[in-house]
Amino acid sequence: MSESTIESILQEKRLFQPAAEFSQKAQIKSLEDYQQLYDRAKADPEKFWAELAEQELHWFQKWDQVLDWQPPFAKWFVGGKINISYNCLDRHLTTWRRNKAALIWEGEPGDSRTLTYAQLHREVCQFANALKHLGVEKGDRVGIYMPMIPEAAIAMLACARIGAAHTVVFGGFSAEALRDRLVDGQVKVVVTADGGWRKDAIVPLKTQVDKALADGAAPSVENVLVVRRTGQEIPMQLGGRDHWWHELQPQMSADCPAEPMDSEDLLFVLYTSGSTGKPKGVVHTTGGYNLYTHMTTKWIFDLQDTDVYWCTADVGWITGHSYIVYGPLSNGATTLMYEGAPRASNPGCFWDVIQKHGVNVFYTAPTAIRAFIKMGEDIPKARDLSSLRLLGTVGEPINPEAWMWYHRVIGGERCPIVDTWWQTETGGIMITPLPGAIATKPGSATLPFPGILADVVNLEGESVGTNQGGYLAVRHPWPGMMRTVYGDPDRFRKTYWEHIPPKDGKYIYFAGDGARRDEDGYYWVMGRVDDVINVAGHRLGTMEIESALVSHPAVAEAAVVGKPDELKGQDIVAFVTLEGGHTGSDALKAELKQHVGQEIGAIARPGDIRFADALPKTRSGKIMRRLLRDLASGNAVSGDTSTLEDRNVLEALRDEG
Ligand code: 6R9
Repeated sequence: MSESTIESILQEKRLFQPAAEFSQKAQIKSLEDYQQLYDRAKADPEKFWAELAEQELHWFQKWDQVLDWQPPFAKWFVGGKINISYNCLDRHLTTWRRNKAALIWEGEPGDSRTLTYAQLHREVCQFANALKHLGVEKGDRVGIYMPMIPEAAIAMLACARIGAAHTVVFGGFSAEALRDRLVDGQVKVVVTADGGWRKDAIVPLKTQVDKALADGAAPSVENVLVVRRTGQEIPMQLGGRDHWWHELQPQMSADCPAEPMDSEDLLFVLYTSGSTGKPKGVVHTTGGYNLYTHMTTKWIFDLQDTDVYWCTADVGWITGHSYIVYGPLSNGATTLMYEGAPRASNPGCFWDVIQKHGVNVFYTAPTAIRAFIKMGEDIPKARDLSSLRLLGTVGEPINPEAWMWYHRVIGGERCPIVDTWWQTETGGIMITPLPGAIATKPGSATLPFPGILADVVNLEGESVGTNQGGYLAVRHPWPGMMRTVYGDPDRFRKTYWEHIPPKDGKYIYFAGDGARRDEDGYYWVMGRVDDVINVAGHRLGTMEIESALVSHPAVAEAAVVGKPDELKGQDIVAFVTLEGGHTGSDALKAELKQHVGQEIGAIARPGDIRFADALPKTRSGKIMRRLLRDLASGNAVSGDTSTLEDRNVLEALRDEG
């Protein structure tokens, strides 16, 4: 086994064909249709994207050149003029969609609001004028640090409307994390709220903004706009820096034409946490991103005009940008936004929302699914979920057993599941089933979206063979790709395009994930390359070992990491949470080790198993294995922890360790 690949040890054979009834009504109806699109796009990607851009979007002015590729820097639809807020709003107002629900919102305490396209347009125009009133101009950056309330989407669309770039920061991030991002992005105005509801408590957002701005620590910020959400007392610097949204907004005109933007004008910067050091500001621009999120939403979520579509992500994550706000609205869909999260006091809240609004398409994360499994299937089974027709997952590899549970309990065995692989950097979904066309296998993201020339390669950039593990890569630029790291083009080049050294001027995008492709060409993502464990010369991805653990009836969730071992190089340590009704014991440890040995072989048997109440995760639900690695090796936790969802989880693990 060469140093430059990863070994694959788990193979899953179950296959689920799309139901004929689903396929007949779907946008893409058969494998042949998919294959034709894929082949056409591969033969001439520029022609493929240009035709769709022409058909699907409104342009104030057509482009002169489809793609200007000066590796690794791409420009799409050069010379074209477009506005994504116009495509998400204005163009629907001259159709029957004018009075269709654009946004259905549910607050955590049970309040709710629906905005039609006409109403959303009006709010966005007024808010765009409010930003102008505060001196925001085309090219400026606006920070958005908000709970999941309609004003978050309104603020994003208002920025896009006037050509200011937004940088959304998760409401759960600390004041320090916020400050770093405001400083790096040279943000001029911050939009926030007094607080937001999360798990029955108030997140004090405005107080965090005050802390982030204290002592002139983020000097670029001139004004702060505050939505009144929770109503608790907060200090305001009125007549100066701070302004109430509800005071400013009604004074503003609802007339604010969308600014014709250059295709390549900055749309937003979104920070992803590097494992150590400074977070990277991922840069997305207007035209290509609009097209890519529009097309992926249309074909993957297969939106029908009567659908209620719900993506449970936070807008502070790329998934919220692309698949709560821009993709669905560009398609004229009804998008649902929910402020709450499943919590002890209301473990069935997601299913209540589905029942109440008759949700048809539901898109969530494996971490949420594993939490539901832990809570037990009686909770969803007590609700009417018959409106659902399509399910999706994103954020991590989904363990086949979690996939099966999602399929059976939530999907009632009738809904296709789209397991969508992508990244902040890719802008939109890259590898995924098209639900009417592609048969699914539990745990596989299946096939590349048309126009995406994906591959699994070694570090020399050569394709590896069938069922061999390697690095997930993309061989040709696509419209939704990130353009650069904000203020650091060199980091962009090195991290993504020179990790696999370019040969003969050919650049390959390195995603940082391990993967294999099976005999049907299906992709199986094996986890982050940084998390690979090297046991006696065998390089093992985390996904397969974790899935073997999760397939044991007592296990809800598992994370495996390597710890230094004199003999083997590294030994596997597994952190495991149990399903309700099971308790950890030495006998169970022995049983789990044996179970993994049986499922995938002795090489993958964990040397050590540790039971935990919870695993450390990011706010977007990804297990932070590098923190567990430090704990397992008995080291102090190092690197950036600003994106950690709940610090107590780490403390608890440390105490037990
Ligand atoms: C959209 C998003 C990107 C990383 C990515 C990979 C993991 C996301 C996945 C998946 C396996 C899937 N990931 N979706 N792994 N199967 N369906 O998550 O963006 O927050 O930037 O994370 O998430 O490791 O590289 P981002």
